[in-house]
Amino acid sequence: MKRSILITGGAGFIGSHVVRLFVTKYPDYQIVNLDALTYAGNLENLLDVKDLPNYIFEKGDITDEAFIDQLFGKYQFDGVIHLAAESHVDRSIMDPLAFIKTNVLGTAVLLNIARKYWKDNMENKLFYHVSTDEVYGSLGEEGLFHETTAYDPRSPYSASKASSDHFVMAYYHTYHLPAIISNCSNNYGSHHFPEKLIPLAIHNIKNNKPVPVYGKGENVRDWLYVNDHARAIDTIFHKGRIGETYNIGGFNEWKNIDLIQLLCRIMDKKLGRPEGTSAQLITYVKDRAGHDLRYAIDATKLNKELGWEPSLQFEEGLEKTVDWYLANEEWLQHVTSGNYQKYYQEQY
Ligand code: NAD
Ligand code: TDX
Repeated sequence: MKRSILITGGAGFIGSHVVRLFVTKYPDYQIVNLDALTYAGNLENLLDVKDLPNYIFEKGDITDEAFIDQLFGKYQFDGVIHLAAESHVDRSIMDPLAFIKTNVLGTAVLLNIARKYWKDNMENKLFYHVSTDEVYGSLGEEGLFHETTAYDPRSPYSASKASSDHFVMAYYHTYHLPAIISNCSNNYGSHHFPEKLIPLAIHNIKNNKPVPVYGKGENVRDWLYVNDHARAIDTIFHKGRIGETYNIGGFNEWKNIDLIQLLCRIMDKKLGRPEGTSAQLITYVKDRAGHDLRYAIDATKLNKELGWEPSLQFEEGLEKTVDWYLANEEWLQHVTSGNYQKYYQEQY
């Protein structure tokens, strides 16, 4: 079937993997990547697919109503996969309003325009919102986030994502806009911006700089390889039930400090340094304000209903990730020049 699909935020970390998967796996689909190219958006992430005939890039802002309206008119989308967002928790603590604008208002603009174009025929249409497990708040030592867990966001970032999820469901219930949400755990892999823990640590270890670990390093995150997230999005987009939420995760919990120790061992091996060299760079720093203790996702529904499961073990994924960063020095140099330095000075 021929389709016309809008992917927002396709120049970012996860979005670029989703775009790559869709344009290569579905040559009959027209894929329009809409991205504002903020500090996190980078067209270098898509150099390998940019010339494919079914791929189109449009630069623009999801909060710009007239632009989004014009885009729907031009391409007559039947599907939206919405990933564009401000995505970094620490930045949301510095500047919450930017998160409210893009994540809440931007999502509402997309929903509203989709409704305008689809209202007379909702058949075979889908608005798919890519969201996060952070909307569920923070777990103690025990338990998992289920699709039925009550929302309890605690950071400006997670509050903005929770709010956007609520708008998606409000459009589904009120206007019958065909919508699905997925809430995924922490992703890692290639093309990850080095403000997030894993790429930041790889970058700093490589350059013999301190590796900042917040608080005591005891916070727990549940890590999933980004390509597995993209595969899950593909599965849900094609097979998911309208009006449903799907949790995505790898059943792969790590305390930050244990993860960093593992990464240090991998980096020693890859850089040919004596074991224990990189670990000497670990530096405990001031904790993140309102730092959620633990995230852990129950992805059983996605596995049982749609048959998805992660493809990689964590250590293997981490090694592949390190290999990618070591082989793509130029990519790292480009994204860490300019404004990155200013952010880094303010943050650390
Ligand atoms: P990212 O920050 O790497 O990419 C975001 C992209 O959105 C960038 O290309 C940026 O230019 C674009 N963008 C930002 N504001 C925009 C605007 N106003 N208009 C148009 N484009 C804009 O983020 P990511 O880590 O790839 O996350 C993608 C999505 O997945 C987000 O919605 C995020 O909340 C969600 N998510 C991320 C993770 C994770 O671990 N990174 C986990 C679960 C869910
Ligand atoms: O320098 C650091 N030191 C450190 O100890 C950084 C950047 C982070 N941390 C800690 C904070 C978290 O406990 O590591 C953990 C992971 O931090 P991030 O990489 O910033 O991710 P997190 O805050 O967990 O949020 C991520 O996962 C859910 C993504 O950024 C979100 O977009 C996604 O929704």
